[in-house]
Amino acid sequence: MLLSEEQIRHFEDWGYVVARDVLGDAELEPVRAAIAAAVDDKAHELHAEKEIVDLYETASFTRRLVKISQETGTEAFSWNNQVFSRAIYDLLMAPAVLDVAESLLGPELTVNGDYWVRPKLPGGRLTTLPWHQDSGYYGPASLAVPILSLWIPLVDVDERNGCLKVIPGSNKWGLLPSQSNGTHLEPTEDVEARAEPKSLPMRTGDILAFGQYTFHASGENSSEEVRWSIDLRYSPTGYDMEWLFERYPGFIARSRKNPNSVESWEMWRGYRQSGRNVTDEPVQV
Ligand SMILES: O=C(O)CCC(=O)C(=O)O
Repeated sequence: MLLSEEQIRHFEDWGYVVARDVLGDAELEPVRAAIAAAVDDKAHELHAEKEIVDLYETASFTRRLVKISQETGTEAFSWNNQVFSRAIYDLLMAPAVLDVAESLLGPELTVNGDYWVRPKLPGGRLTTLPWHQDSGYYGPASLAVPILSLWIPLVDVDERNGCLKVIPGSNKWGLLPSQSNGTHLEPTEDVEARAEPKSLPMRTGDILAFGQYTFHASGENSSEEVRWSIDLRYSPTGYDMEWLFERYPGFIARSRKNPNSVESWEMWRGYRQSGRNVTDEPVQV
């Protein structure tokens, strides 16, 4: 279902909108299964390397990586390649997800290949993100392209486990200067002095949409479970995306003008396997 005019106006005025209760288990369970398989692979790899003595096979979706990380003493960053799968393609192509993207970008939609699964661990530093604008990470080439993020929680989120926060209205500020703190980008000025931030508690099934200029951040996870989420990105078809696609190939996901141009899972998988340089370096936004 397309967003209402009121929701679209909220996005245009404030730089974000939360669409409630849009997705169900049919869309989310296959993604959770793909993540669980990636965690299982990781556990077996670490076990073979004698980094862990227990595979923690009976631990739940939200606890297994906590136990593994406690034993190795290491943190997880964000995952792209590790979870590349048909399940991710199906979520990117889910009509309910594409309807949100179409409402905000129009009906000609290209998926940007830089989706990220975020294993935000209890107390994790790497996945506690300071205020940033996605175009700060993308760089100047991104300024010519509308880029929409759809942030999807895979567990219920609130301030306790590090839900997303936004600065409403920051979408109208343009790109502000930022600098690296060694791990992440940070704005060079105190952006909270410009406008009041807003925390966005969400339930599974909700989708948060925001644009590339909207300041967003996520706090520390002070629960005992992983705050799993996935963020997807879309642009209107027809823009030069080579600066991104050479690392994270995307594909045409929806087209009213030319429905035959929509690209299949096999095609996307081919783009990823054709020698383009997909990495998991921390260029994520
Ligand atoms: O999931 C998070 O904590 C941060 C997400 C983010 O910064 C993004 O989706 O651009």
